[in-house]
Amino acid sequence: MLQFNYRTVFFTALLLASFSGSSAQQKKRTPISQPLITSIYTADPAAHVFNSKIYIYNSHDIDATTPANGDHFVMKDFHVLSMDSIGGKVADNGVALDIQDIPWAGRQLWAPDAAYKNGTYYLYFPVKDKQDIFRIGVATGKKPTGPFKAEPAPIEGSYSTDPCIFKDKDGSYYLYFGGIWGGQLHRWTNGVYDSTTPQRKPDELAVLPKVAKLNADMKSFAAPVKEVELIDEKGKPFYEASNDKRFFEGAWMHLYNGKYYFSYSTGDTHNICYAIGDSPYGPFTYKGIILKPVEGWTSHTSIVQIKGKWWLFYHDAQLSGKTHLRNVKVTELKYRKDGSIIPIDAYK
Ligand code: FUB
Repeated sequence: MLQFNYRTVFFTALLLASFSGSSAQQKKRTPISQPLITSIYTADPAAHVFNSKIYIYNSHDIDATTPANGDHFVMKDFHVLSMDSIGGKVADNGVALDIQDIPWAGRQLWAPDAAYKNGTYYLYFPVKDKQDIFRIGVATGKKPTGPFKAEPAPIEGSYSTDPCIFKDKDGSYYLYFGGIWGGQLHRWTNGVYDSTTPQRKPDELAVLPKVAKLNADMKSFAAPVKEVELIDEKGKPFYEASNDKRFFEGAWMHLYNGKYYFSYSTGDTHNICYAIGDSPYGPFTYKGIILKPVEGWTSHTSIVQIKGKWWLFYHDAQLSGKTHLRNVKVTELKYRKDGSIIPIDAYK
């Protein structure tokens, strides 16, 4: 008998998505923006402004022969994209870091992020180690486009995927991270990995993203990893059943009017949501959807202020119609007077 569990649902959803690209309804609609670059496939954009120029740190998607079960995201290097202004020419700056140059890496170089401090650029990246467990590494370089040199070992105490590096008002840095299912976050309990841990059932509390403050060296955790507390409008924690609102992957943090906006993907329901708090540690209260589901299975965004306007960097699968061959895009993001975000539909 076929056992019904989340794994079955996930694999089936991925298979269907990889065949169809997305729902027929989305396919017929017109995208509100076009891929920033078409010469390579790119995803998971983490955008930053360094020295008045825009840099996008993204996954570099490549084709795979592995089945569409999460293992087909087989990325092997990073290319940093750059542009002088939104709408301007986008440059692909070539290979910034190759998996072969990460001494501890096994496979699957997933969504990165980057920061600048005191003359050095720091690239944070998840990759499976040689035991096939996702860890987060850091590499440094003198230019925002790389090349970056990886540290010999992953950040001690780090695990899972989707690092987001955030600079707080006082200049200290925090690393948010975590991704469920393929990103293995649900397999970790109190810092211990167990590959046999099942996905949570609908009546269990939802898995929470993680955060750790960084030391001044930007390469190590200054404090034990904490859970990022996400609560609903009534102050209650999310259960797994609330999969249209609970965290799945793709954390991003930004400040708006002094408040901390924690945004993330809900994964299997494909929303990008946000929650607001008063400190980098939260708690963060759920506020709503930023981006409705895009073409493809995954959704992963960053939010950046550039020359007085706010921008949402995101991806979809417009170029290929395949879940694992994505393309990054950008569109303007607007707030209401009360600080809430006006939800975006990426298709007209
Ligand atoms: O790119 C691989 C994974 O897909 C990322 O880690 C997730 O955020 C999702 O976009």
